[in-house]
Amino acid sequence: MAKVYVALGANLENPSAQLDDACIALKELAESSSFQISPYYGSVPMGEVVQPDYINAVASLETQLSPIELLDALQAIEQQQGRVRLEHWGPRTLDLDMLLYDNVTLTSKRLTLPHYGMKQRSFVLVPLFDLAPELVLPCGTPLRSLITPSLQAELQELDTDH
Ligand code: ROI
Repeated sequence: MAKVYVALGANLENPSAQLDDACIALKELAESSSFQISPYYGSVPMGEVVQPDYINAVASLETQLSPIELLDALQAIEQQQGRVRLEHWGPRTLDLDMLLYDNVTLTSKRLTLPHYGMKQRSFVLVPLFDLAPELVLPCGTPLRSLITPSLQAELQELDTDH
């Protein structure tokens, strides 16, 4: 059984409902009651493209799926939710990024683990820290050492009832 962390992001077509629906689908991939979801955060778009603000969160779950099987399942959920991505680094209805799969490090055409950009993204690090404050990344870096007040200040925690 593997413990995995998945980043959720959306900024089109009722983003918070997109995340709610994604949680329902992710729960079905999770063994027994292992699914957990962080608070939802509002975040300013990273990158040069002018686009609406994002809602971001991180989920954790235990799964029997292999990394590639999990990637297929995540992409199927994105497609089911009518993923629209008009341009690279542009807005999208739902983005599901595999951040960590146990302590696996892997570089292949379809998948890089840990997720290549996670250490630079407040909208990933802060919700991940909510779920797993004691986490140590596969490179040996404690997650705690990457969390700073200014990083936390980049995000706005939203009132949700999940
Ligand atoms: N910016 C934010 N704030 N949140 C995201 O989920 C996100 N996803 C992306 C890019 C376009 C890099 N910017 C983002 O893919």
